This record gives sequence, C-alpha cells and structure tokens, in this order.
Amino acid sequence: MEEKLRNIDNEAGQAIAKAAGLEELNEIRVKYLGKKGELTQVLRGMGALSAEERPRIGQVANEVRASIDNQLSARTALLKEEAKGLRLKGEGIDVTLPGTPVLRGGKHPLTIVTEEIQTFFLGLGFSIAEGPEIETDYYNFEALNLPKDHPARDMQDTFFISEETLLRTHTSPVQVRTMEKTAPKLPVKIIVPGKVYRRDDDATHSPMFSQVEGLAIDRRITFSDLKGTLDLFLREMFGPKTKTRFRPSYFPFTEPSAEVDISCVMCGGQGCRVCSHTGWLEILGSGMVHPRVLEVSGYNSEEVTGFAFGMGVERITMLKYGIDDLRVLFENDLRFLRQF
Ligand code: 2U9
Repeated sequence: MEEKLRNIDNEAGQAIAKAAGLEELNEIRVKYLGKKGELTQVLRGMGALSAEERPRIGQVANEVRASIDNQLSARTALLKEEAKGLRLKGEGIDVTLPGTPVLRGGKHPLTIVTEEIQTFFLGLGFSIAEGPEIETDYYNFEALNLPKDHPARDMQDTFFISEETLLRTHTSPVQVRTMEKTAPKLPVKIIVPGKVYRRDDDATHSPMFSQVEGLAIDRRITFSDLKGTLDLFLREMFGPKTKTRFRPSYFPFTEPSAEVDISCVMCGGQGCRVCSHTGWLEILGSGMVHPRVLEVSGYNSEEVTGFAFGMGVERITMLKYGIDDLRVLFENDLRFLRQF
C-alpha cells in the first residue's frame, strides 16, 4: 500500500510539472486529491490493514497529500507569473527592459542664493514680503522721494507700459506697500526678494534681474544697527574672514546712504583682476530711510527711524561661485546648471 501511495506522489508530480495551464492543474487536483481521487481511493482501503500498519500508512498518506498540494501551489504561482508577463508583452510592455531613470531637478543657483539670504534674515526676525512686478509710477518712484523731474530717475532706465505704469526697477515699492498697510504699527522688519527690470544688457547687466531688499523700522533704529546687521550678513555669506567697508553714497530714498564693499573674494584684499586691483568689491547699497519716505507711507519721522538695504542676487551669485558672465544664469544650459 505504501508503494501505491509513493507511486501516486510520483505520478502526480510528473503531471504537475508538465501542466501547461491553470485549468489543467485544477484537473490534476481533482484527479489525485478530490473526493473520488486516487489518494482518497487508496485511503478507503485502509480498513483492511492491521492495527500496527494503520498509523504508519496514515502518516505516509498525509505526507503524499502535503507533497502534491505543495507542488500544485508552486506550479500555480509560476504559471500565474508567466501569464502576467505574457499579458504585459501583449500590451507592448517589455518587462525585461531596464527602467527609465527619473531625473530629479535641482535648484537654480539664483534660487540657492536667494534662499540663503532669506534664511539669514528670517533668523534675525525679518519676514518675507512680495508684491507686483508691474507697478505704478507712484510706488516705484514718487513715494520713494523720486518725483517726475528728479535726475536720479535716469539711474534706473525704466520700461514704461504707460505714463503711470511700468515694470518695477527695484523691489522697493513692496516696502512702501507694506508700510502703508502696517502703519502706525511697529516694528516693520521685512526682506523683499523678487525680479526687477531695467533697460540694460551686457556681460554684467540683464534687462531682468533679481534683488533682495530689506527694511527695518522701529523706535531708535540707528546706523549702528544697519552696520551690525550687514556686517554679520556679509560674513555669513562670504566667510568669517570677510572684511566690510562702508562708503558714503547717494540714494534718493535714504539719508545718509552708504555703499558697502567686502574684501575681494578672489585675492582676499591683495588686489587682482576681479577687484580691479583695489582689494574691494562693491556688494550692496544701504542707508537710513529718508524721513520723507517714512512720512509718505504713514510713519511719524520724529518718532521712528529705519534702515534699508538692497542687493543684486546675480552679482552675489557670480562672486560666490566665481561665474564671470552673467548670461549663463539665464541660458538654461544643463551643463552649467548641473554643477549646483
Ligand atoms: C524704502 C526705503 C528705502 C532700498 C535700498 C539700495 C540702497 C541699493 C541697489 C543694490 C544693487 C540696487 O540691485 S541693485 O542695483 N540697491 O543700493 N536699495 S537702499 O532702500 C529703500 C527701499 C524702500 C521704503
């Protein structure tokens, strides 16, 4: 009887290995394990066995049932996988081809630097403010102490849309709008990143460029606050050894005004081609907010003072990464962009 059982196992095993489809496997299951199946038939004959033989044969029968069952499951899983592969091939998908890599984008160097500037000032308690790129003459010039006949308007060659609307030449109108909305509440501490437009186009000027400007207004804000803030900022941006220098300058919206230089990032101040052998690089403009600008936007210039500054992000990016032509920042050449 044991031999009969072993034979059933072998026979079933061969049939399963040869089976070409799921239906055939089901027929094999019925043939061997079903109610009228071969294994069941053999077990029916167990009544004729002696009491000593019965448990042993019982155990063999259980082993054979488990063996056939396992082989059926394994073959079923294999055939299902094959069927899936064939279906995908039928749909024109070759599952054996290597996958197409998904390219992850990267940040543009101007974005990296803008975010770095923002992060620094957020750490000092400034908020980020933004505003429209199409502006009125009032917010871009008039409110900033630049009346229509002011000669300093020529410094910012402007794209006019109509007599009263234009592409902003700096992000300063956002500070004016913020002051109008906030006055007379204190303090105002904002930085304003954004695109600005001037009619300029060469290796160091683009008709569209990016600025970050800052404004802090409160009681008793002094030039020392301006100096301390920008000093710390420039050392953070260009390294702890960076020296700064404040030079008197003129802007219509600040008084006094100062141009800020850093020791040359290339030669450390020795003098080289990049700094035109002066040892210094002009990096931003700044000053104490002109009392007229405070008044126009709703602040009492007898009670509050403020400092402001502005920088061009392209220039800072070029100096930080040693880029000598501004235009590569706008050409979207991946060979350039992949380096960041
Ligand atoms: C308000 C009051 C004052 C913003 C300032 C500068 C100095 C400055 C230039 C740097 C390089 C522009 O990109 S650049 O060409 N900016 O020199 N900007 S003070 O002063 C303000 C702004 C708004 C209400």
